[in-house]
Amino acid sequence: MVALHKKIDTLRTVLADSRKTLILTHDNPDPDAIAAALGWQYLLRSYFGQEGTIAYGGIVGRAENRSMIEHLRITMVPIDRINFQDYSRVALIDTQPLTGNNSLPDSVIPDMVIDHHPLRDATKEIPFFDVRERIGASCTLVTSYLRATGTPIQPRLATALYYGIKSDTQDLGLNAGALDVENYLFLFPQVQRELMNRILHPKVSAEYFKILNRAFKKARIHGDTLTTSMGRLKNPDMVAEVADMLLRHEGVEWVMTMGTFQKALILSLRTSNLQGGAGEIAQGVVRGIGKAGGHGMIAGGKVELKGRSLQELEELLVGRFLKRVGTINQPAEALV
Ligand SMILES: [Mn+2]
Repeated sequence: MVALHKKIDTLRTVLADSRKTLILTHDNPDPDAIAAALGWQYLLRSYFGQEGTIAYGGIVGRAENRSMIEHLRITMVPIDRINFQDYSRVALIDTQPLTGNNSLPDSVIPDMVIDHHPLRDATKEIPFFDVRERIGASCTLVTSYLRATGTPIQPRLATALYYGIKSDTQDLGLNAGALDVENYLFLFPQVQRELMNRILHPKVSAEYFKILNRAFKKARIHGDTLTTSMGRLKNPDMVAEVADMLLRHEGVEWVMTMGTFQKALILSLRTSNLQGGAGEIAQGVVRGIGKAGGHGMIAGGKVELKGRSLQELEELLVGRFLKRVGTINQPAEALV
């Protein structure tokens, strides 16, 4: 276990005289962000005797994530219902300042940052931050803080944190380090396994299959690279979900999926190449027109439409992507 005494001392200083903390996840939060925020709320309450409200931008779209919130009875508030005056501290969880994937106004500087994406310069200015790129899930970090402070982790919280680590690391198979394994095993005896099973297998709407159909029909393969777009979405998480699904194609090593949600184009990049580089490629794809970030094998980005033609924008992004992965000169083939 990493020694956290110094970090906890810093946290105590940061929280001195605080009334209430706003705990903000990234937009369209995934299980890791949701559970890590829940764990942080417990830490503040149990160890520091302070209240915290969990807030998020975007929507909770993916059926598994909605079922997690419902089954584990997690209370989260959309950020547009938050009055920042009500909070004396802000914690960013599973995201960092100025990344473009959270809805914290630029004028609000957070006091705490917990994340496992590459460290941003803006984060270094924050009074308390713990950002470790070698860790597979923010839940792993939060579990370490709960353990180091002796905060009791009851079954509901253990189930949430376990699911966060499980989903961000694909059952410890992706981006997982020794601490992820240690905390996953630490949490496991407390996990409500039947509840976990119900969370993992939710029902989905007819719309879900229509979007899959659209994504399959529009998919083009250039060599080992697959790209597709699924048009207007009510659930932006579909972009990532379909990217994961299409990466299973045996001939494919790189995938980029796109969809529009509200007034922005959302994109997801995936690679099965262990050398990674997805984060840098995503940043290259949206350079000058949007924001992107990610880990070695997983990345995402966003481009505001701002009156641009969607078709032209998609063509531009696909062209940039194919150029970067080196398959621009390969002939296009349809997936189905
Ligand atoms: Mn995460």
